[in-house]
Amino acid sequence: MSPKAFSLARSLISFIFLIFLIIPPCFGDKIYLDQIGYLPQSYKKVVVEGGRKKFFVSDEKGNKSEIEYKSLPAKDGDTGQEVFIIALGHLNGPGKYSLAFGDAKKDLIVSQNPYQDVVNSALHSFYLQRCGTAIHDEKSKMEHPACHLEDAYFLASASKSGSFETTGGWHDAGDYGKYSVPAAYTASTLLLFYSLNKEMPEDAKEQILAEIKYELDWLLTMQDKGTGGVFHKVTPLNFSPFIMPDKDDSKRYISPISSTATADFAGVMAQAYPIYLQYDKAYAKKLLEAAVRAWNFLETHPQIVPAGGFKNDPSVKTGEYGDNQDKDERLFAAVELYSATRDKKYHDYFAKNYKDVNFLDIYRVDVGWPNLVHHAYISYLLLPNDMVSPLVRKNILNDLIKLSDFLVKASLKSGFGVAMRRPDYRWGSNALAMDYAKILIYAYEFTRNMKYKNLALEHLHYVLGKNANDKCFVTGFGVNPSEHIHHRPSIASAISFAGFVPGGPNKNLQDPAVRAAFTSKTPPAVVYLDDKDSWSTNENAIYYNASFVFVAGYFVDFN
Ligand code: 9MR
Ligand code: 9MR
Ligand code: ZN
Repeated sequence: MSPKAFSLARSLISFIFLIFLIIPPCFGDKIYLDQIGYLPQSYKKVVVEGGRKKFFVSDEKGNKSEIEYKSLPAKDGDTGQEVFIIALGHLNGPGKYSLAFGDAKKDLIVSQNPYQDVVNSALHSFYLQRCGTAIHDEKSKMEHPACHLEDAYFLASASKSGSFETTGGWHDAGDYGKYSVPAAYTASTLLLFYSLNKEMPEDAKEQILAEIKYELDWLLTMQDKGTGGVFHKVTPLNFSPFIMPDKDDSKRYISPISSTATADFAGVMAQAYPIYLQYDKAYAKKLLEAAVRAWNFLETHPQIVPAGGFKNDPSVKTGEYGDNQDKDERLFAAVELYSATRDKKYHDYFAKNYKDVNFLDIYRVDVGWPNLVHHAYISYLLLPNDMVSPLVRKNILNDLIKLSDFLVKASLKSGFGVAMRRPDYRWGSNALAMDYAKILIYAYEFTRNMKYKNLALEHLHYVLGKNANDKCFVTGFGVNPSEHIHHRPSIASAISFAGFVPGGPNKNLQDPAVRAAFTSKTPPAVVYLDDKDSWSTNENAIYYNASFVFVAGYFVDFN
């Protein structure tokens, strides 16, 4: 290089350097927020990413204000991002606010009742999951004749033979299987939602109960008439292709009885009993009788059934929903049967056994379908005073508060203000976020301490967009929703049906699509793909939707 060219190059480099000094590059700027909206009386937290900058807010009338933040962004271990939380609690007038941070611009909506539509749509998704009936739905454009009318045949390992009538119920998820454990858990969550929101209009309540009944009716068919035990699942040997459900003619099989399915069944039937009693006495009686028969099975089988916990028959490749611990399910059954019958024997069982399952040890028993302890505890705390042992009540309330305080503490370390930690970004993490919020909502209900309610709301904001993926994790909602979920009817009809919640970030790289896109070094909270082939991050499930309805529904003003 000639001296002249060299000096030219040098000044060019210094010039570029100078430009960057004066105008810092801001292509990394981001604002993450709840894409549906915020309640007027709330903290309205948003998360910003990028260098040290001013943050501008303007309202619809053009009034502008700026916030200069003093602290430097902190590195968030779970997302790998340098982020900062800004609370805009002062924006309490309903309306649309424009936010600007460096290069990033976003609208923040403040509204009196932002979550009503998304809750309605998430509830409607259960109707779209119905099996064994024709769907002609104007709203979503889902159309198909009745499916899976032949359900089903016994596997030899179920120690029975021939066919078995078990039509109806909801398809579990993006596949067309029906599984008793998650079915009962879903119905139980929706019943908790119903019971906590008694101020809902009567027609909305009746519609929800009719939808839950659709699942209970199917669950009732899964009970073995002879023993009272409940068959674990009905699915084909392998997942069916990506076709509409009525086109799926794969032969479907009944798996053996399990004690987890039986106890979940007993619990949800007994939980449903007093609710349906107000509408239909004969039906309620049927539910309670089924619950008692299931409990009798558990009494005659005090150890887990099958030994070691349910495992798929070697010929069956569909979802296992295995669980080597049935004590939490039994506790759930005992509380609900006690509540329904006032029979002391159920209370004795609960009081004798509740300490066996450590509610705080959430990584041993997990929160969600494998662990019904939280439902058991919540239902115990909801019993009238004259039915409880003050000591048991005190102990489990303490546990609930301890766990909630642990979640509050965890949230202080999170760049996105949620209680999620590294191990939590596993299959179904969006539902886990909602289940944490569910626990926090009850902690608030039992103590009236606002810190729990506020943190529950932060988790809702997380699922609706205040997350590192910048995604609104409900199809059809927000400016950047999940669109390509692993849901057979959506794939087969090429319609993105609204109101479905996908599993969300899962660090365990459990499908080929995420394995192609990420590595084990990718920060756990961003291992998410809005891709129809990513069943480990982008499949919907009825229990994800139920937990979402519970939490978002809690923040709806139904009047
Ligand atoms: O489509 C299936 C999805 O519903 C399940 O949750 C998932 C769980 O294992 O499996 C999906 O099916 C895949 C199977 O596991 C492996 N072969 C490819 C299947 C999807 O194309
Ligand atoms: O929700 C289930 C999750 O906890 C498990 O880790 C995962 C793998 O076994 O299975 C999930 O459930 C899927 C089921 O096995 C098949 N139907 C779709 C469910 C949601 O992806
Ligand atoms: Zn079906």
